[in-house]
Amino acid sequence: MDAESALATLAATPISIHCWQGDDVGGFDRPDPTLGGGLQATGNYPGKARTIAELRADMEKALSLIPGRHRLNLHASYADTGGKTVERDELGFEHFDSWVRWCQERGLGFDFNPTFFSHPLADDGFTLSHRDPAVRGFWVRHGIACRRIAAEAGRRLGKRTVTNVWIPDAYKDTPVDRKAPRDRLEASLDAIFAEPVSPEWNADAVESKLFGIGAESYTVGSHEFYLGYAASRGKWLCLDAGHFHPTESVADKISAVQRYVPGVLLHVSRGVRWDSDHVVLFDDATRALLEEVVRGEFLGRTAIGLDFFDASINRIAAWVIGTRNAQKCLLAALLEPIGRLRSAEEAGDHTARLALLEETKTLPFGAVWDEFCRREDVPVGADWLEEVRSYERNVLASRG
Ligand code: RNT
Ligand code: ZN
Repeated sequence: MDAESALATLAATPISIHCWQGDDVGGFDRPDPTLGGGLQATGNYPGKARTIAELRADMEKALSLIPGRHRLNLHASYADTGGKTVERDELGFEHFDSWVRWCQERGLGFDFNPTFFSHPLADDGFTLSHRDPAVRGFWVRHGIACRRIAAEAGRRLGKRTVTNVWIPDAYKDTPVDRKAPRDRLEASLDAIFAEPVSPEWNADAVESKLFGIGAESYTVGSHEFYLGYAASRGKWLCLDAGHFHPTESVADKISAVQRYVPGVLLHVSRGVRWDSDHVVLFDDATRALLEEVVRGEFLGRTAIGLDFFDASINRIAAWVIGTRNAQKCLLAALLEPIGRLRSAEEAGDHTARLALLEETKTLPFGAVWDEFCRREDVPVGADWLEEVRSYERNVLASRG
């Protein structure tokens, strides 16, 4: 294994850091956001960002403690409308200009998400598959507006945006018609993607889900639906680690789906019993996920995004812990002595494969990680925690 080349790849691999960890997925486009759609951020840790300025300051603090150069993953509900109410189907690039400038000044890329929740027209749990064509039309127009914004952001930054469509559409209880909502979803997606936007500056992804709170029995955009959709339409597939049965291996899906779709967006997350979006750990599931990306040489067609929201701990610490852990998982995968492991397997020597895999686990990984932090000029070990604590005392405490 080659630690220098692992460090070079790690430094060149951005993580798409989600804005929504900073304010419990609240967004700023509605006065009193109610999340809904099966999403829940639980906890009431003080100091949540209440404005765009606060959210940016908090993210800057987090970014200063995370090694590497990354990307902002923004939801449309974080539009900067200067206090005006702008309906989601009327959003334009001007409402995201300040975010894109903010990214530009900090060398960040930009990823985007239409927001199909936290809105009166999503209150009954259906959006793109709604039986009312007027409601569907509204959300289709929102999707179209978001792709235009995303492509323009990509063009300005000179880095392609990944735009991810996730919708909450689901039934709490058993439906009798599982087909019609999927017919409508397919037609709505086709309508959104009908307008050509530059593939150089925007890539579309679609995200499936298994179930959510109040959405236990049927999800319109299931895994099979979107796998088929992405494969047939040439879209990226988003795999959220919390959106599958708890004993299902998301890692195992990578080498299966990557041969049929142009790219995979990962929502690195951690479900605990349900899609609870706990902070990402340096755990077996996440390590296996990144191992599959590296072993299959899929890094060039994989976007690594985060998707967790924990309101029960310091939100900046949550960002730092989760992002650094995603990077640690990637580094561990890059450091694997894959040549020796492969030779053992190819020789049919399963004894050596097992022996080497287990010996690999106690190689001095931590020293390489510490060196990465040192070179990137961010705190080594848990030293970052004191910086978050002082920010908590000096900034967050005054937010009431
Ligand atoms: C919801 C999906 C989706 C959201 C974000 C906020 O289950 O995971 O990705 O978490 O869009
Ligand atoms: Zn997700």
